[in-house]
Amino acid sequence: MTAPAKLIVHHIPVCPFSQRLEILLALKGLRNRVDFRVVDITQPRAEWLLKKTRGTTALPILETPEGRILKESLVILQYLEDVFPQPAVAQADPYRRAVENMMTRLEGEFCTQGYVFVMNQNPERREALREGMLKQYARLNDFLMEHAPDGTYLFEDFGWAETVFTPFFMRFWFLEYYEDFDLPHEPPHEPPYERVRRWRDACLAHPAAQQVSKEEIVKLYYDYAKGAGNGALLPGRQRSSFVFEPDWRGRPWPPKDKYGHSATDEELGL
Ligand SMILES: N[C@@H](CCC(=O)N[C@@H](CS)C(=O)NCC(=O)O)C(=O)O
Repeated sequence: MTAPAKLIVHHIPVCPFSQRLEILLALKGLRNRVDFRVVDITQPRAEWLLKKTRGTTALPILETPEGRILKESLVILQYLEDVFPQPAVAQADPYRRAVENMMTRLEGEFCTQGYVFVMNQNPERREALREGMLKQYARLNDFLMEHAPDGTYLFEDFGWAETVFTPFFMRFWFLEYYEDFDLPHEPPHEPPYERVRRWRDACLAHPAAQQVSKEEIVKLYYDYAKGAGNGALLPGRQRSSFVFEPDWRGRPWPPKDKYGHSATDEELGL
């Protein structure tokens, strides 16, 4: 199959779903084959974009040179793998591919649990949400113990499953910062987390996955930690923590106490 001339991805720069596509292309050394165009999540979607998506607002979307639109990061990921088959990121062997597909199917609940946790505003629910998050990690740990007990990644190298999960390991820096959440270190833990920790830490450090930093995530996702997702404005605020200007690098680190304090635009350097 020949690759189309130039593909366009419309995306929100810090979006984890879009980072999946960037990681896949980085692994292939083909980042320049796709034109990433930035959409500001704090503004209503432009008419031209809504026309392309037939009214849906979720990003990323991929636009082919013929103007056809693909939605859903996992669908787009597979499309990129198919049009740029070399070097392959997905496993070629049918059994191995099925195993990585099974792992991919765990991403939805993992992601939802982390976002529900960070957006929670009720201190009484914290412990239950922490336990729910640990259950998700335990499930990944168990999967890795079944299919790859001794290695680092699911297979020999950082591949498909790592491309799917790493953006969420990175977003969940917001749980570390705002919820003091991390995998327990002291033995004994029941169930254990050593295997998934090894996997997560290697994923976080991989050179193909460095599109965002902890500082950027913590600063941009402040509003999520206060219960406002997708660029929505919190009461008393004029600006979302997701705005492009002022740039996050020049802003102070937000207050960690999400339950006891609501920072103003000024405190956040907005
Ligand atoms: N299931 C979709 C989820 C995409 C998604 O939720 N993207 C977020 C940005 S991280 C978004 O566009 N939110 C704004 C909206 O849905 O209007 C995928 O995998 O692509």
